[in-house]
Amino acid sequence: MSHTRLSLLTPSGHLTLGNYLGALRPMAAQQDDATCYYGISDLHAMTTAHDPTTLRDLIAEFRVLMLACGLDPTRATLFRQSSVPAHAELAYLLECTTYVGELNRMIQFKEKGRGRPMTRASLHTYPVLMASDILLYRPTHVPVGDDQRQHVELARDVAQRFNLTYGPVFTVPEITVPPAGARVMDLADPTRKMSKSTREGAGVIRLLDDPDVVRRKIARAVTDSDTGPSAVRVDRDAKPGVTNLLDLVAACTGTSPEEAADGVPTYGALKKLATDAAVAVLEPVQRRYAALAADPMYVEDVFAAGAAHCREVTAPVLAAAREAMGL
Ligand code: AQP
Repeated sequence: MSHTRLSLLTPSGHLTLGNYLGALRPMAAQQDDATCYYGISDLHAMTTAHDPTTLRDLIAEFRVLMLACGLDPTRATLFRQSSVPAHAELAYLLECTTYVGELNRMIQFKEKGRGRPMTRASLHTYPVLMASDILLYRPTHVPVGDDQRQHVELARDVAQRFNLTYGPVFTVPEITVPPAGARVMDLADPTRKMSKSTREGAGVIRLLDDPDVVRRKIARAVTDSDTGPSAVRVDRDAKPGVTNLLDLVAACTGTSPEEAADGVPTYGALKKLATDAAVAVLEPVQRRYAALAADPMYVEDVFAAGAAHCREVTAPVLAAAREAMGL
């Protein structure tokens, strides 16, 4: 039996080359291996101060970009989280099964919000909404990177407790380690991940950046002052900037970072290589984006049909949870 794969992207900023290489490209490649649900987690984008117009624009851009990146509505269900009310409704039921102490222990909450009176309550309860996102689709396995592991463990705890207390409603998913994917670091600070919500975008390549902008950002990428004959080499501790550029070339061209370094004489040559590799990856995405953006009704229809399918699939799970809880 085909397994279920669920991946959500949060519209907290413009999608980046990191999001593409680390998430969207593998998502596109796996569409035939599983029953795929690929969503825009717009509700998660409201856990910190947000501007409604910006959010609306980002959601619109995400919809088109997900298609432009190769997510295929004939093979995957594409949807927006807020178009499937079961996500928020089940989240409330699960909040009634979750303890405040558990939420207080979440590392992301401790780092981003604990102890600040103006922290949104939704940031505190965000892991419960994430548990709802997962449990509604009854996946048997959830591949998860380190930064989200604690949240998926909470989803498992909550599902187990619910099943014991109210009856066997949820599939408790196993946590699996995803194959090591590409990880792109910020060009201006290669010790931190390239992130879409980073405000100052000098080190962040956006999927819709013009080739000229890409060239400028990579030209300014942090390297080091090594001018030796083997300066262009992989050394994750001593040369994070150079290694990040090599990782980027490798991820874009399908080689290894060591192979990418082979025969590259200078940082100037490396930056030219990285620019060409990034532009070659972005060009087809941008071309498809332009074509799809000219057909907004198609995009609207894809996401409407996807949400309708999600509503259908999730309805029995939500109904079972409601009934088990006495509603
Ligand atoms: N720099 C990256 N390199 C490789 N993969 C990356 N991903 C994110 N950044 C990189 C992957 O993209 C997906 C996005 O998931 P998300 O929308 O839930 O947000 P995130 O993981 O927190 O990604 P960002 O871009 O860093 O967003 P913000 O700034 O909002 O926190 C995930 O699969 C992630 O692994």
